[in-house]
This record gives sequence, C-alpha cells and structure tokens, in this order.
Amino acid sequence: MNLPSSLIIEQKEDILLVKINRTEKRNAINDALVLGLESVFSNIPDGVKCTVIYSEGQHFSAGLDLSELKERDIIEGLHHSRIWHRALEKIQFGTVPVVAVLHGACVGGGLEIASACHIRVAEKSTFYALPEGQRGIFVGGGASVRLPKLIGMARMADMMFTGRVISAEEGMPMGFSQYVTDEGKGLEKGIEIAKKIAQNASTTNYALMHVLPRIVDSGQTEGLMMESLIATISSSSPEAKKRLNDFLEGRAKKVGE
Ligand code: 1HE
Repeated sequence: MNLPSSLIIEQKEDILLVKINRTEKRNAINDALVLGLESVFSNIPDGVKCTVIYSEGQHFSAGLDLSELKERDIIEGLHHSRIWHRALEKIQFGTVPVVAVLHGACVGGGLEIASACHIRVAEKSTFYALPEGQRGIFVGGGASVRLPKLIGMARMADMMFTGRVISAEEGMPMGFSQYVTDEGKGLEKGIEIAKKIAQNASTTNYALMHVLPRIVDSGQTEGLMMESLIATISSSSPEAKKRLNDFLEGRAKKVGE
C-alpha cells in the first residue's frame, strides 16, 4: 500500500490503528490524505477485526484543506466531492468496524470522516462545527446524508446557518459521540472498545455495519423482511450456535459481567 506520510498505520494483534498526522495544517485533509484513507480502508489486512482512527497533534481534523479547494472549477469540484464519498463509503461499508477517537477540532470534513465511523469516542477537548456555512460552501463529504442520522437535520442546519460550535460534553447527548473521555484517554478507550468489537461473531459485526443502516433507510415492510433474513443468517452460523450453547451450559458471561 502506497500511503502519504500524513497517514500512519500500525497493526496491534487484531486491531489496526490508523493515525492522521498532518499537524502543521491541523490535520486538514488534502487529496493525498483522502485517497490514502480510501486505500487503507479498501485493504484491511487479513486478521484485522476492528480499526481505530485517531490523529496526532492538538486537533482531530480542521476539515478539508481549503488551499486545494480554491483552485477547482465546477467539474473538478464534483469529482473531488465524489472522491470523498468513495473514500468515506470504504470506512462506513468496509470489511471491519471503525472506532473514531476525537479531540480538539472535529470540523467540516473532519466531522464527515467521524460520521462515517461506527463508534465515536470524544476527548473532552473535542469541538464540533461545520464552518462550510461561513466559508460560503456546502458540505461535500457525505455530511448531509450521515450527520442528520446522528444529530438530526435541524441541528445540522443550525450549525451551518450560525457557525455554532458544540463541545464534547454538549455533543454526546445530541448524538455526536457515544463516549466522552478525559483528555489523553481517548485512544485507550477506543482500543478497549475495538477489542470488544473484535470478539463479536463476524456475522453480528457484518449485520451492524451493512444491514442495519439499509434497514434504517428503507420502509417498514422491507426493513422487517431484511431483519428476518439477517437474524436467521446470523443465528444459523456455527459461531452463533457455539455461543448459544456456551450460555445454555453455563460457560458464557451473563449480561453485565
Ligand atoms: C488549514 C486549515 C484548513 C488550518 N485548510 N489549511 N475547515 C475550516 O474552515 C477550519 C479552518 N481552521 C480553523 O478554524 C483553525 O485552523 C482551527 C480551529 C482548526 C485550529 O486553529 P489553530 O489556531 O490551532 O491553528 P491555525 O493557526 O489556524 O492553523 C495552522 C495552520 O494550518 C495555518 O497555516 P500556516 O501556513 O499559516 O501555518 C492554517 O492556515 C492551516 N489550516 N485549517 C487549509 N482547513 C469534503 S468537503 C468538507 C468541507 C470542509 O471541511 S470546509 C471546513 C474547512
């Protein structure tokens, strides 16, 4: 895999750590970085069961590298947005779940990347914003599709209309993250969560990544049918049968243990 120097990957047993490292530009995402992300999430090594994405420096990401945007004409802009869509689809609908660990600025395209991940852990310094409204542009990396599902359309519109900045603690009950941690503790928490995810049956993780979002996007009739299909497929797997037997014969942990 040919990655830019601003993207560093490290495999720790069955967890892949993906680090954005462009601190001099506050981890602003240029084309090399977005293509690098596409490449990483299209080529998850065998044996990896979950990934954690995080960033070096004071901020998760300052969003799109605006210096590249100002040079583009309309057709180049369309292609550029579609490159982001492709890369972020690889995160959301790739082969393994992705945990995002956030701190500092998680704004614009940075928030779009975080929204494509399956779980978000925010350190207390995290703040969310969509400065696109103030820059005279619109989101182009999938936020208009993904973010309203996390926080609701009205909140997203408010952020873009007014430039509102939302803190980690304010943002958790709104749906921006599922966890908030003390400063410097996010990666540890992200890895702890990734290890739990890695222990799940692969059919369960597949269903959560690939089927649940399709059910949510569909009508009740189709959704219920998809649910019946995936429920039957997962409970028929040898892995599920083993886990059910383990519980029935007293070998599995109880809820909460
Ligand atoms: C950048 C970028 C960037 C910083 N593109 N160069 N995103 C934004 O509108 C957010 C713009 N950035 C900021 O508001 C601030 O940089 C931060 C609040 C994130 C951080 O502030 P700070 O004081 O730590 O850093 P800084 O001094 O503002 O920035 C350091 C350098 O990074 C500086 O360059 P230098 O050459 O003067 O050192 C900045 O110009 C540069 N930098 N952010 C380019 N974003 C798929 S569509 C998505 C659309 C969007 O994401 S729009 C939102 C863009």
